[in-house]
Amino acid sequence: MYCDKPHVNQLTALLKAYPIHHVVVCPGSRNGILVHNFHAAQFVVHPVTDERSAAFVALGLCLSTREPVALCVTSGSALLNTLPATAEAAYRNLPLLVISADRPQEWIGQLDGQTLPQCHALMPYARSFQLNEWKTATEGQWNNLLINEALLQLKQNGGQPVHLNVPISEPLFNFHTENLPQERLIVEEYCQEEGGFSPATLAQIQAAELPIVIMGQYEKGALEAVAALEANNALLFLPEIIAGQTGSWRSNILEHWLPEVDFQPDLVIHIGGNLVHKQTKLLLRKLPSCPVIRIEPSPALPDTFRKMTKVIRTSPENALKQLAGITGAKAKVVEWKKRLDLCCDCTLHYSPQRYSDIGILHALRAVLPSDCALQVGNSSVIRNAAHYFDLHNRRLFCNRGLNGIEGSLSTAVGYALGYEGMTFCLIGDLSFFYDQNALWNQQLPSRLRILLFNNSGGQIFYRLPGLDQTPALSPYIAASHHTSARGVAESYGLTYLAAHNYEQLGPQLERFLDPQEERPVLLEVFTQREDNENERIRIKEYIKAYFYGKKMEQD
Ligand SMILES: Cc1ncc(C[n+]2csc(CCOP(=O)(O)OP(=O)(O)O)c2C)c(N)n1
Repeated sequence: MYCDKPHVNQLTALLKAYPIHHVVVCPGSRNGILVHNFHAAQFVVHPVTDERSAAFVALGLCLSTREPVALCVTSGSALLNTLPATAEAAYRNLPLLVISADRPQEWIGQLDGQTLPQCHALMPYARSFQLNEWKTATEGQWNNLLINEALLQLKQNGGQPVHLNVPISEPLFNFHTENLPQERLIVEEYCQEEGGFSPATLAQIQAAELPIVIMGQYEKGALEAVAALEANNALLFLPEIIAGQTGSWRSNILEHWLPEVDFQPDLVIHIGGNLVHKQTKLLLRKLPSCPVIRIEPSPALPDTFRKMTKVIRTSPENALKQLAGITGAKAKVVEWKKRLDLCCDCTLHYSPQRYSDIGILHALRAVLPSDCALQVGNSSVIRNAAHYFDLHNRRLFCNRGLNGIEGSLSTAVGYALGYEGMTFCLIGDLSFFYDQNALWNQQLPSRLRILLFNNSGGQIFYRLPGLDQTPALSPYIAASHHTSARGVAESYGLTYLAAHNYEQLGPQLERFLDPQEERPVLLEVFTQREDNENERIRIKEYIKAYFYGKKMEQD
């Protein structure tokens, strides 16, 4: 029988699966249930009373067995005594895993015995992971990820010590659990630049019926590899608008269609940084069994879909190259590609009904030069842009790393300073006014164009179900205002243009796009919140209807 603490059983199961074989244990009550579990799970257990010595014994075991060894100590000063051996392990690149039991945080500093801040106590020699005594499944998944990350760290940098701090609250000693849980173990694969995936990974991809490649933010194109990947039809490629590849219409179409459709990939290869779209993320989190292989060049472990079972340490370019080498068309890939690609240009046939942010992007898309750069602001603008700007020759950027609105205009200015072509900054009003100081720059290039969507506040907040229930929405949450950028533009020496309707927009766009303008140009388009919201819902309906072959009546 195992103990009744789910997080302790989870840790035991993962140590077993990793696998750790040897555990050096020190006496104590708080760590007693950990020791009980290690004994019950038939680890090779070595008792040593003095923690300082025990840690060196574990270090010696690392040397003789050439594998990671765990050391389990109780709370308080017991942990501090492991520091000399941990430091030695750090300088010797030895994978020593120090597991400390901890008392509840609220007793720190309350004159309670053996209670001190334990997390990070072994820094800088060992990275610390603070586990949690989870109650919900989501917290349990997070704990699983933390343990996996700690275990993977043991082998990084040629081997290193790691500290796992395990809070254990009372009651401590109940042992009624028959089996250890089935826990997700994340395995790590190293793949040199230009190197290939392991045979196991290739076999896993080959065996899947609908393997998909989800690609988030990435700034470098990989056109050749992507072309081969597309031609092979062995994987369904779903890049996002900020992935720097062509084909982002697919993820945009899926985003609007997914809640209704039976899309069941059975393997995800996850490349790149942040995503804009939400539905795919939510769907993949919900799918009961769809393993995720994460391509990750850094030591990080982003488990975006909560299903990662493997991390491959290689660059996105190399991963795409390897994926491009996988041949053998799959029926489900071909079928889904066909369905999605039939709609690739559907938004271009869409006729916006109202003068709105989406309608203006529709108009801009038709006249924008293909060889310019786009710096797109966060919030509604990047989502609306996803309908219209698949890459072609353009470069598209967005500060999506943190999704902040504070620096989009400054980033566009910086980009324009270093780019010989035209830079178009598409930005919402709150993002613009927040960052207007970006225009206070003596070198502001005349190649810079700013399209400011002034919808009098944070439009995005009107999309959030339930938020319309509060009277605080308009004045405080969406920060409604009636400010215009005219004064700002003029005081910083920009050419200022404005459009309140389509009649005004046409000629203003013409001037806006003129590369001969001697000053940077700001075009402020004033739209109404209700029109924007109606158009957003309408284009969504249109995309869905297009899929089902029922072209929507457009007028
Ligand atoms: C620095 C920072 N502060 C606050 C937020 C929260 N936030 C997200 S979207 C948004 C509103 C953006 O409004 P706007 O730029 O006008 O775009 P719209 O949705 O109206 O097109 C805010 C305040 C954020 N992302 N970043």
